[in-house]
Amino acid sequence: MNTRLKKLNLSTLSFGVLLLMMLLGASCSKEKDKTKVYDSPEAIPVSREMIAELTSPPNVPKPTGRRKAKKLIVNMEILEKEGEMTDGVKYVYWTFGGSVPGSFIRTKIGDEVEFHLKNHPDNKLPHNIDLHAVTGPGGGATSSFISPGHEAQFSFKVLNPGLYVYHCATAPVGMHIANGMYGLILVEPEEGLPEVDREYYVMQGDFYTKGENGDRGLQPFDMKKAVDEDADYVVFNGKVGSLTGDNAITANVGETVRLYVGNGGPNLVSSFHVIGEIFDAVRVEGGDLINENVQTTLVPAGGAAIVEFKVDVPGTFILVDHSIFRAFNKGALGMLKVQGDDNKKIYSGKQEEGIYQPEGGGIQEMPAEEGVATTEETAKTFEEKMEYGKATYMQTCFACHQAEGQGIANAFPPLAKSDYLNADLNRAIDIILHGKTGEITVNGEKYNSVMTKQDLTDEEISNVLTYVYNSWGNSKKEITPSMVASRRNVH
Ligand code: HEC
Ligand SMILES: [Cu+2]
Repeated sequence: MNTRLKKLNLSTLSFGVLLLMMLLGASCSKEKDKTKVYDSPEAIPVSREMIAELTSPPNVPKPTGRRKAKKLIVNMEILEKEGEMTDGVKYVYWTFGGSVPGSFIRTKIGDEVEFHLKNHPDNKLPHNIDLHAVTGPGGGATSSFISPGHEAQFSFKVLNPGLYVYHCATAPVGMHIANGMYGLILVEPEEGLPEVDREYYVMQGDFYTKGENGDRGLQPFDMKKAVDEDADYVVFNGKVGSLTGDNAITANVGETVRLYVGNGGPNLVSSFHVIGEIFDAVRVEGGDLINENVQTTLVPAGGAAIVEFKVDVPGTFILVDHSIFRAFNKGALGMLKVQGDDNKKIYSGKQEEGIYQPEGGGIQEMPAEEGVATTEETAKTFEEKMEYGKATYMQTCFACHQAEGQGIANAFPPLAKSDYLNADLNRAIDIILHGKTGEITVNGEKYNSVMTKQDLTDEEISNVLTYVYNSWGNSKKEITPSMVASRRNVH
């Protein structure tokens, strides 16, 4: 199919030449519009400003076409929100723009991007952004670190064309990425990318949950499995089934399709493959190198690729990570549904939808166990206090202090056997009510970070602190709602 590709390039070329002749005819000074005139992308001037169109997967913004470099304003909001990993399995995702992967950003070489990163006030954690398309320390991470309820602004000029990953780089970095904080930013060359009929955004990620694959209820992140690279879910676009059935991407026979494929990781490398198609062209690793006639392309963690192909026959084409157990057992399976007339010369067989989905990527066994209890009711006994307190802990505190209260070195202090906690009960209540900043020493280690104020009722705080004080070798105190109430107005 590479003849088609050459034809494509040829037609854009002749169109370009025609346009150039027209421009030359109009005025000689217009010649400076050609890239070659600039010594480096750095010298490309920006004309006017525009607000960037941001899209959630599988959609991508409109091509930049022949527009000139601009001051491009990107407004990106970070949202921590509960979503569904698969049927009956909930997960708290941390997102750029409300989706996993985060909003797709489309730029043109020479653009001066003015980036506004907003951390929603309801979020619990500070975040930042490292864009691989940025030339500068941390890819923007150091300039964009923000706590909930704040906005950070920084600017950069895009100098290199290609498809780049962006991600959060706040400690513990692996955990922020594992919770979904990644996405793609495209830098188009001066002349734009060749036109195609369909463009889609697909990004792989691996997830680590306390329970096994398919265990129901709200599943907290599991740090140990993440460190061991033992993924429970490997998925496209943040969840099992994001690209299957009614969510499948579509095309018509005869159309050209371009997929912007990214891999957020945090750990696994993707062997990206579309069953029943051959990639006519792959922009290897999202760069300038074009490889033709490719069956499977490797997408590294923190990397990307652009794949292009023409669909010649109708049917359902399955997108997979060809590390195949991930596709059929962990979720890395999507669908491209192609409609149109058969072409018996190319493929004679009967097309059957779903033929490649035997064990069913999304079908998990359903263990009887229910999810964690909620804390709506008032605890009547000590046992109930412990039970409700644990539920609150697993929903609110575990993300930072970890499931066994062990904390994370240099980032979140331990609550297990914490001398700081055990020394002063009122101080502990105050920390939950009002938050805490500034240096503290816990079990001989210094921490200097931010714990945001927790939006919990007196009942919830009394339960969660009772749970913490009566777990992991702490001093076994029982806290009542009225003890919490009496601290509300003390600051
Ligand atoms: C956003 C992450 C985060 C969340 C969520 C969080 N904490 Fe903290 N916590 C911290 C940080 C960071 C510190 C240290 C603050 C400092 O350096 O001044 C801290 C300190 C503490 C301390 C005092 C230090 C110690 O280790 O004894 C206690 C007690 C505590 N947190 C309890 C809780 C409880 C209970 C919850 C849930 C209701 C919770 N925290 C939720 C980040 C968090
Ligand atoms: Cu983050």
